[in-house]
Amino acid sequence: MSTMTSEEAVEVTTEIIDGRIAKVLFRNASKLHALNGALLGSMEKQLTVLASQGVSVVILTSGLGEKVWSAGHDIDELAEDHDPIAWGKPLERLLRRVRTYPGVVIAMVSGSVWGGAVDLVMSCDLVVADMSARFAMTPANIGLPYSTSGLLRFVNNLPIHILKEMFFCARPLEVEQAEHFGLVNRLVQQEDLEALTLEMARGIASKAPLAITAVKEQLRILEDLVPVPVDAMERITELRRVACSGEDMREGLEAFVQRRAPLFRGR
Ligand code: YXS
Repeated sequence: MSTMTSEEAVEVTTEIIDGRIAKVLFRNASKLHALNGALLGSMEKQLTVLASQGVSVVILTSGLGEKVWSAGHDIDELAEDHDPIAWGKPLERLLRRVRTYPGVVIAMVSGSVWGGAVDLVMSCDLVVADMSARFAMTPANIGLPYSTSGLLRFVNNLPIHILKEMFFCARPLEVEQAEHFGLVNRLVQQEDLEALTLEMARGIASKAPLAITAVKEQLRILEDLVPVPVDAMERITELRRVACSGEDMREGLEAFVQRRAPLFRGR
């Protein structure tokens, strides 16, 4: 069975496999599967429907053999919204939906992954990738300070110097490194990607779902259990507010649209 929701030339197609596994295919082909509000909202809705149907395993993918798995948040939408990773925004809502999904979500990755899409991959429970995958965090290219909850996911997934290099240099993490550091569970040749992902999904779908749901939720709570003093949280909020409302953010967005290098002035 497959259902498709399509708005603004984006589409999310869901295919149910063996009754307890679903493959959710998201597409925004003209923008290298960039995540705009419509696409993010459709993905969130699909996951909620699948959870209500008791689907144990969800495979999330933009397709096989893609040059780009996802180009990250749709930058064209950032012109109006200088803090697209704030708690209530579509991207963060989807990340929470994935992390609270009462079953296992597997990211099946073919192609490069950018910005908020890297956080989407890391929010999944398991990551299966082919050799074309790479992971780049580029908010510094547009002047956007990443969110604290997002940085916590990176801290839980990567050694601090590696994640600082990702954020400060916007240099892609190659898939062999990502596998070495445990960001990727399985690294396979492209022709084996779907078969191996399905084999993993079938294995998980044969386990006791209540036990898996309970373990996933416990690990999520334990992973997020980081006490932050009120004063520190308020200082972080102010640092992010200044950066999100600054000239550099506007310059970064304009430079992307005009296909030129940004000239940041630190204000
Ligand atoms: O010129 P046309 O109309 O053909 O459209 C081009 C690009 O403008 C479009 N496109 C995007 N549109 C909106 N948002 C995007 N993120 C985005 N990325 C690409 O897709 C068409 C083909 O792109 P083009 O010509 O650049 O392809 P390419 O093969 O030369 O280069 C592929 C990329 C992915 C290396 C390049 O498109 C790129 O660097 N894209 C931006 C990747 C990025 O920095 N994403 C982070 C977005 S911000 C985000 O995710 C969070 C808010 S945060 O910053 O906090 O992480």
